[in-house]
Amino acid sequence: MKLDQASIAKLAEHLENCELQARDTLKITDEYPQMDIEDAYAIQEAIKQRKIARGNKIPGFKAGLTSHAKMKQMGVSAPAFGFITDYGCLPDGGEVKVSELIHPKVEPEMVFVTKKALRGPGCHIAAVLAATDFVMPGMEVIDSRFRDFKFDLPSVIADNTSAARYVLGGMPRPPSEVDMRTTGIVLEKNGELMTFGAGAAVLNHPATAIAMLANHLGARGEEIPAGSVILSGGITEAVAVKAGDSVTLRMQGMGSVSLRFV
Ligand code: OOG
Ligand code: MG
Repeated sequence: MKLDQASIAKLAEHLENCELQARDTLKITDEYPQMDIEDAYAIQEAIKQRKIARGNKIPGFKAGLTSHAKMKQMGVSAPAFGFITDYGCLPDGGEVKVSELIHPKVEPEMVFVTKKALRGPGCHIAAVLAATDFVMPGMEVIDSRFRDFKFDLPSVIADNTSAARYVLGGMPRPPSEVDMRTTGIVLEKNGELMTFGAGAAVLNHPATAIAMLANHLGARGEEIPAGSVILSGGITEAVAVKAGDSVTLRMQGMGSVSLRFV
């Protein structure tokens, strides 16, 4: 850790205000170049505590930058973890108010829901599958608080990995019935094909992202509780959206989910 508690609290307040007021800012390592990954997770945790104190619930977690497409798009070479919020959850087919966001983009993701707690270190893909109640299609709406989505790993971690909104839907399936590596996905915007891929794009198997998350939390004495919702990371690059757009994710054998941007 390179930052003191006062700087961590100040940066958490600043980044959360940017989120809540839909304002962008410069990446925080410009002002604090000495900041490290542990500082970044401490800022993210301080943002989480601000939300909990305000009465928000934290239904689960997200892994990000887990596919080469995403790492290449963002110029970052390692996965990162964050949390999701109750107010970020949108109904399938629901509206996303772009006035509440800065520059939203959509990502197609495999979503896990757990029935048993997972605790690292030493968590592996088999433990994840045994603890998974079901998987389902989801889309994450990311919205970096950094100008033009320009950031480095410490900055994006502090900014809760650009988390903003998400939608879950389609047909939930038990993990034993899904070959997640070969599950194909198609992402459409306004009826037009935007991008497509398969689950293996996420760390060769999306459950690997959940194991990494459990190991990341385990190093901090925390676990993934039973009943958590976890976004495993964008399978393809993220697609920019604006008011008037309608986006649909189709996931092989698992139905579809949609959002409308207004
Ligand atoms: C960081 C968040 C990435 C994912 O699924 O890869 C992410 C960003 O690209 O702004 O959520
Ligand atoms: Mg994501």
